[in-house]
Amino acid sequence: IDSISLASKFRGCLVGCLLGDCLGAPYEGDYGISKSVLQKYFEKLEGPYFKSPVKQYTDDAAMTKCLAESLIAQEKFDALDIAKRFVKEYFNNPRHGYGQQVVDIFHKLRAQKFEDPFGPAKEQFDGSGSYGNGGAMRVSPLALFCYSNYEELVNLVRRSAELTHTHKQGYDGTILQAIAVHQSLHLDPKETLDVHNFSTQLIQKMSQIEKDCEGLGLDDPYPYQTQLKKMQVLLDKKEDTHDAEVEKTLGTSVAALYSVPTAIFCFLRACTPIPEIDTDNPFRRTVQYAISLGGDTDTIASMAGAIAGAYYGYGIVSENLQKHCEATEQFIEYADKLYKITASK
Ligand code: F2R
Ligand code: MG
Ligand code: MG
Ligand code: MG
Repeated sequence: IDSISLASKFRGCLVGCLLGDCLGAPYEGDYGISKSVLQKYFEKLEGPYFKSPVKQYTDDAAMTKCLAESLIAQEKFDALDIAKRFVKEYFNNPRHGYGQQVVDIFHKLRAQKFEDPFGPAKEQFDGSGSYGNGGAMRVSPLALFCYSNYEELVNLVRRSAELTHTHKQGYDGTILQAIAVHQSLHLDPKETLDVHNFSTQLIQKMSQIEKDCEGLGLDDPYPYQTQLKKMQVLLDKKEDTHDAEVEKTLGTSVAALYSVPTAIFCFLRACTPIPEIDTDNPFRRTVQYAISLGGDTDTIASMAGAIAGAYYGYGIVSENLQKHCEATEQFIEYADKLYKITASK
């Protein structure tokens, strides 16, 4: 991959993340979304006439922004700085549709003056920690930052998640999302995507990540590998996969375990046509399909958009769709700055 197309992949990733959040947010929590209504929604947004107002982003992009800005300012992973940015961003804009419990952390961090940035997250859910997808939804900038160092990626991603998500499913889901972006960045979109190989590699990597739960007597010590294997079965069925089956098998909830594999599935499924999603553009197809599944639409579309954008690159993202998103320019700037930092490492 030459340097020009890698820069484009960085942009594609962050713009994809933003676009999925902005376009998916109006449907968050909806079920049984009509495919034809969604088709018209995308056609209007992509069409030649600007349909105001722009779509506002939510907590997904707000927290992604904090991570990007911290990495750019510090040129390293600085947990304390990230925590401070999360809190500042939240109190500036508390109505961005944050998870119900995560906001307790921001209050506690502010009250304890950031003495222990990792402390409050450990107290969530009576000490079991959050298994929500909030770590995964914001992880893209870190996946870009660690483009050339997989070991560093896994370690830093886990720590970034642990500022809010200390449940193993919460941070492992974050690692999985980051690994999916990482794989996409390293692939050449001019070659046909080997869907089976992409998912097999994810399973192999998650077998290392989930190793530490062996012998603990859990019902399933390898929940992400289990979900990814179910995902492979669905992918093999292609045209015969029904949305209800995807929703039931992979899930569309705010739990990382039932949304990160779903987002990866959307990207992999959408590299070929999908019934009732009328577009030749596989990036748009990914995002439109993710939203069509319902549930946590903004987050699943954002995660799928980041993976797809990292694979296809910025050039595939329709300009008109970008114009309909708040903060597109800002996200492009983050991508370019992260690219500069990464390329100079
Ligand atoms: N919160 C939402 N959407 C609903 C409200 C938005 C609505 N559109 C509006 O207009 O207001 N979306 C955002 O939240 C998700 C990310 O959540 P995050 O950051 O992981 O937060 P939290 O609070 O830690 O977890 C979310 C929920 O998961 C359940 N949960 C997590 N761990 C649990 C545990 N150990 N035991 C039991 N339940 C657990 C809880 O219900 C949490 O509230 C994204 O969708 C983002 O877009
Ligand atoms: Mg709604
Ligand atoms: Mg959101
Ligand atoms: Mg959401």
